[in-house]
Amino acid sequence: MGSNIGNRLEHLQQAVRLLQSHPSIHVMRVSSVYETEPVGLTEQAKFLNVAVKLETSLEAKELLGACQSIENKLGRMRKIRWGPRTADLDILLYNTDHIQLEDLIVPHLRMSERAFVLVPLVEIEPEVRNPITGMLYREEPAMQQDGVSLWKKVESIGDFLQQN
Ligand code: X6L
Ligand code: MG
Ligand code: MG
Repeated sequence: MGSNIGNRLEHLQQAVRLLQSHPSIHVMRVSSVYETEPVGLTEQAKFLNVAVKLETSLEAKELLGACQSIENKLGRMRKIRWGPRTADLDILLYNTDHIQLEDLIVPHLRMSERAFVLVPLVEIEPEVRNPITGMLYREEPAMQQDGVSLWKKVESIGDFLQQN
């Protein structure tokens, strides 16, 4: 997930609360919060990014729908391609599935080239591999890129939501 508009942490917290409140979604882990330099469209505010691990009985396409509904609840506008957003919820991986639908590609395209994806992902799932190549994400060269700094260490979901 990512946010770079307004109260970025609140947007990410609200997104996790909305995921949790879905009857078919169980949030298992939330990574620490990282502040990251914008990639793609670089002339915009820095992001906060986190990775979330969840269990769900939803199919990937249904999960995508749930993510989009949360983005909409959080006021996501789609004006500029790769532009600023209150909340972006992307499906990086779904078990070890390869999914190629018109509107959903899993593993997420080029995720292995983006430190803002890899660093939080590997924090919560150190042994996870690219289901296509078999490569450990923690061994991807992009893990070494700069532009990702720890912004808030997160020890638990309650900690992330400030419910302790
Ligand atoms: C050339 C052309 C090189 C395009 C890179 C990379 C495009 C990433 C889009 C690219 C290219 C993206 C976030 C972000 C975005 C985020 C940070 C995207 C979509 N989302 N930067 N940029 N965090 N740090 O969540 O990922 S726009
Ligand atoms: Mg994204
Ligand atoms: Mg997205």
